[in-house]
Amino acid sequence: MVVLIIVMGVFALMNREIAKEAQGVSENAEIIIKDGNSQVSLSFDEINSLEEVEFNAVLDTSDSGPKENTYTGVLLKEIIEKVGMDIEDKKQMVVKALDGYVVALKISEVIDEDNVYLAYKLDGQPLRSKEQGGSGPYQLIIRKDQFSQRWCKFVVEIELK
Ligand SMILES: Nc1nc2c(c(=O)[nH]1)N[C@H]1C(S)=C(S)[C@@H](COP(=O)(O)O)O[C@H]1N2
Ligand SMILES: [Mo]
Repeated sequence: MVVLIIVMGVFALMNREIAKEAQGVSENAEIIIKDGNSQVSLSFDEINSLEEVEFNAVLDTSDSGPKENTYTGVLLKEIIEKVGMDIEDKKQMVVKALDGYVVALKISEVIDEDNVYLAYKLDGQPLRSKEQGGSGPYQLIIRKDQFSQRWCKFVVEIELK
């Protein structure tokens, strides 16, 4: 009995450490932006300092019907502007996720005034990380896509090509 209680105590402590770590990762959630040989990383605070937009978009997956959600985030092109990279002379943008998922966008889509966003909240709540069962801390939202297969979850890197 005593051994069991000690073992349970140790597991509880370990669990608390793991939970803290997961929280830390999403709090410092950084994104890497690449353009040729140059590369910069943006912190959550830097992304949060851009013009925040709240918008609706319809999530439609292969195993659920269309559902209108309210997201909060920033226009993806604002992020590129923020780091001082040039978008006009590029052809495409490649967005990469923690799980290896990769999505390609045409620059014309990214330049659009009200289409491609990097979201960090859903219905006013932070998008949780993959470990926490969420789709964040960042998710690409492409409002004008009828289906959601390019709505890249767990975004970690953006590359201009
Ligand atoms: N990182 C990542 N993003 C992803 C996917 C994925 O497997 N990994 N699946 C896509 C697909 S097919 C859909 S429909 C939407 C929503 O997926 P959900 O079923 O997890 O809601 O996320 C998209 N983004
Ligand atoms: Mo999907």
